[in-house]
Amino acid sequence: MEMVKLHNNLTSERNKLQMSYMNLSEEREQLQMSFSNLSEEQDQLQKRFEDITNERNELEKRLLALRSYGWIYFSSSLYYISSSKKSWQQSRADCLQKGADLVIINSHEEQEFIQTFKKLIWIGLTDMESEGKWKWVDGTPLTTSYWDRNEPNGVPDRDEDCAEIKKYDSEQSWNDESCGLERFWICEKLLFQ
Ligand code: MAN
Ligand code: CA
Repeated sequence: MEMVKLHNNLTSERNKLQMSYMNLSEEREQLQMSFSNLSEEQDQLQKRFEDITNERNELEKRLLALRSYGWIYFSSSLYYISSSKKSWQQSRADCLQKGADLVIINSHEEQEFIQTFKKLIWIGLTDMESEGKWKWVDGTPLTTSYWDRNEPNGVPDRDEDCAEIKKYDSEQSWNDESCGLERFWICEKLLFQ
């Protein structure tokens, strides 16, 4: 009788062990699977990291090259401040030829930044298409403006269709002026578009 009981106990013990062996095998297989997935993912991430590093180095080189040609970085744009004076149209042509355009001022910070050059500067704002309707060179209508007191005064007695920075010591620094007059100018190249 004792022998039979012992035998039964052992059999049941063996079954339990077999079951847990099967479970462990299954678990091991799953772990192996997820390990190889992770390895693959790690390889992909490594590759991506290398690509991004290369891209960053390439962009850094380009930025340095642009800087050596007189471009200044500010808040996601590059700016080129001229060292000679031209008419508004000629200034714009120079910017376009550089793959940029006359500066578009769309923040308070950018307005302050442009003031720091302390020069009479053409900006990318004109009402030459339709008198009194000021538009930026990208076609967007003027919303926030920084006109000097009593500006723009080009209507109706004067022909002043282009905007310049004039009173650069005050925040309200813009003046409308005759486009043919010669001024310094600032080109802007957006970095992310
Ligand atoms: C000059 C020009 C005008 C400007 C007045 C302001 O006449 O620059 O464009 O409006 O000065 O006094
Ligand atoms: Ca004016």
